[in-house]
Amino acid sequence: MKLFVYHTPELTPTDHLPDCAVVIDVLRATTTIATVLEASAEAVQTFSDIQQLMTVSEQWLPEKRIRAGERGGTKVEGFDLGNSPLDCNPETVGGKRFFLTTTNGTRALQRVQKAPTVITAAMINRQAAVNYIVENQPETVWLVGSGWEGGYSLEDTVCAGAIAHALISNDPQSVEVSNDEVIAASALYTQWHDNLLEMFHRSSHGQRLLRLNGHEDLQYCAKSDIVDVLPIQKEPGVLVKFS
Ligand code: 3SL
Repeated sequence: MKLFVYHTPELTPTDHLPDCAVVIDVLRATTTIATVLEASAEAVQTFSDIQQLMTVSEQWLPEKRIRAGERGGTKVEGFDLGNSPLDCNPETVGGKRFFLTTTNGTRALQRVQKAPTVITAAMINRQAAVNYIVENQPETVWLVGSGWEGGYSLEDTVCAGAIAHALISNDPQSVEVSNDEVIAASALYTQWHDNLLEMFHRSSHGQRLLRLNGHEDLQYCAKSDIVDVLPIQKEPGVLVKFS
């Protein structure tokens, strides 16, 4: 398996695609997506554009949909929810389609949505993503961080490193480290793996969320392997629980 890490959607190649793309936005889009599917939402449908989300979600009955999303970390005006995973429980999202727009994570998803397999990962469901890759052995795998408005995000690269580290430890012979970013991400994970919350507190987006009262969100997003759900794209932009 050829393994690549790309820190941001902008650094991700545009002239070819991998067999499997893993989109990562630990703070907070892919943590929210895993939580929503764990809470039995019917699916998560993602949009980078707010107006497009409004148009598509209009076709769903109000009681069967949730509109959620943020800009700059703050809930989009008029939406049901922001992008906090802590708001997503079975009572709120169970059985509903969760329409989500975010600043970076949904843009990263759009960038690789034509890949044959697209899955999402965060620290809370890292092991589910690793298990899927180990079982399916795609020939090329891209771990794509969402970053922040084109810049690098430490927490996404650390999560990419967590996945790379697990894949390489599982079977070193089967993984070809295919760019230097894999080595860098694994080194960052090794440095921070037992102190993820402190890493969030130091990262620029972690600090942004703390200014918005996001302390509890950071604590939740820093937990490892607590959700056994793998979001997988079933049609462009629509993620369901892999079974
Ligand atoms: O940019 C994104 O996709 C979001 O996850 C950012 S936030 O954590 O909701 O502010």
